[in-house]
Amino acid sequence: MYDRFAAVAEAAAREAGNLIRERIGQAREVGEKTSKVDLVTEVDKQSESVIRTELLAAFPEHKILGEEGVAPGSQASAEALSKALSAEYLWIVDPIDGTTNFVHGYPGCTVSIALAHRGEVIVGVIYDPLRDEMFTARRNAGAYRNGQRISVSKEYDLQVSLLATGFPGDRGWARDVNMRGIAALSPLCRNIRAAGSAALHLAYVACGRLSGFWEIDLNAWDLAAGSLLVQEAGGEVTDTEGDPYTLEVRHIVATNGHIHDDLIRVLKQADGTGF
Ligand code: 2AM
Ligand code: CA
Repeated sequence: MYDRFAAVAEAAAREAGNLIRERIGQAREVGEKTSKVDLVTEVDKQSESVIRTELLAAFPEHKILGEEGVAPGSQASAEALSKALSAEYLWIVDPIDGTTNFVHGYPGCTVSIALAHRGEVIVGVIYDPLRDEMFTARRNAGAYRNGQRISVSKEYDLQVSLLATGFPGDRGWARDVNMRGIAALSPLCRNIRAAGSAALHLAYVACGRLSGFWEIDLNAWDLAAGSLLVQEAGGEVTDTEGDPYTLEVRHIVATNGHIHDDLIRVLKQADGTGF
């Protein structure tokens, strides 16, 4: 059954990805959500609608939590998630992760689709339409990129690690927390990237292009698929204090496992966990 879930998710992600590829850099912004930096375009909405249609055609009894079906802001997201968590099968959909990149024509936009069974993610798909890379994980069955098995990187030390983070949409407390983390980690690692898509960063941790990733104040749809990819690729995913990943986690650390404790220790020392 997991195979069928994954196949339907991949097909939906590909269809949504075609829209992204056709419209990147050209879509009309249809609004700002909470501020000038919280963007939504007509393509976010079209992409979500395509994905909903595909998923419900295959699994009419399943529930869907999609970013564009939820009111803007951290609190509304957390409330929508807690309401949805009672569903037996819940699809968690980000129709474009990296909308800011999408609006500016900067490569780094993905489609992220996860399926949770009683609150546990069992399938995760992240599709990068610009590089035509399909990342797929099924619980206890490994992680794949375009059909090839992937695994996390082998760095044991922060010193030789390539990390990634993201700049939170929230310009207040979350941005300050993030800046403290960057200031503390950047002298200790090889370098830090911020490509603008949390899902892409998680997929890159899973396939070993990044050693680790952390970010403050993300939503369930940014993280659900990628968290399973990293776990199934042999990595570790927790919140920024080291507690196990659940769908409710908003402050994330995902690594190859070897550098996990060091990364969290530095964030804690720098008051960069968000807690
Ligand atoms: P999104 O494109 O789906 O909004 C980048 O740091 C990550 O944070 C992305 O995964 C992005 O997802 C998410 N994010 C949420 N709100 C944001 C905002 N207002 N501005 C930029 N990124 C935001
Ligand atoms: Ca989005």
